Amino acid sequence: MLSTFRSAALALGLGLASAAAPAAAADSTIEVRDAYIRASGAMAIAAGAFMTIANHGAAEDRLIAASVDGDLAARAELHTHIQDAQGVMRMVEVKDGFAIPAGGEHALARGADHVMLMGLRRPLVEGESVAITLTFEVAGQIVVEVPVGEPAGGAMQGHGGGAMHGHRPGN
Ligand SMILES: [Cu+2]
Repeated sequence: MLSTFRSAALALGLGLASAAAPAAAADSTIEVRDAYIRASGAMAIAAGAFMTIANHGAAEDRLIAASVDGDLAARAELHTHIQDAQGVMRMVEVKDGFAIPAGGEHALARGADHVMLMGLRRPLVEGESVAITLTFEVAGQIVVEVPVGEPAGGAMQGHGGGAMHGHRPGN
């Protein structure tokens, strides 16, 4: 009985803690850095978000879900790219998420694993930032403020002003 009460209190406490501390929790084993999401035009219906996720914990963790405010997009999905039988790269949703190795990191990058906002409700404007909630199997929820723009490291691939649409939803 006591343990039931305690776990309920713990769950409540965790809920309050994550609501009160939306920035990437300082005591979390998970660290997110170099996050960015690309600006989108008025016609865009999806946008990919990229970042490096480090796991400072002793156990493997797993990014299992992402979400955003409903005013921003209908939903967020975890995607990766696969090569189909015709040799064409296409995006697929990854239902079981991405493993973040203990003491290691996992990069979400263009052409590879990424978070994708689906059903954008409005354009993403360079200079603003959007809050993306990441749910980890072990670490729980972390809210990341993701700046809209290009990666901090600079443009490694020419920004083709619309010519290079890295992300298109489904087919
Ligand atoms: Cu995608």
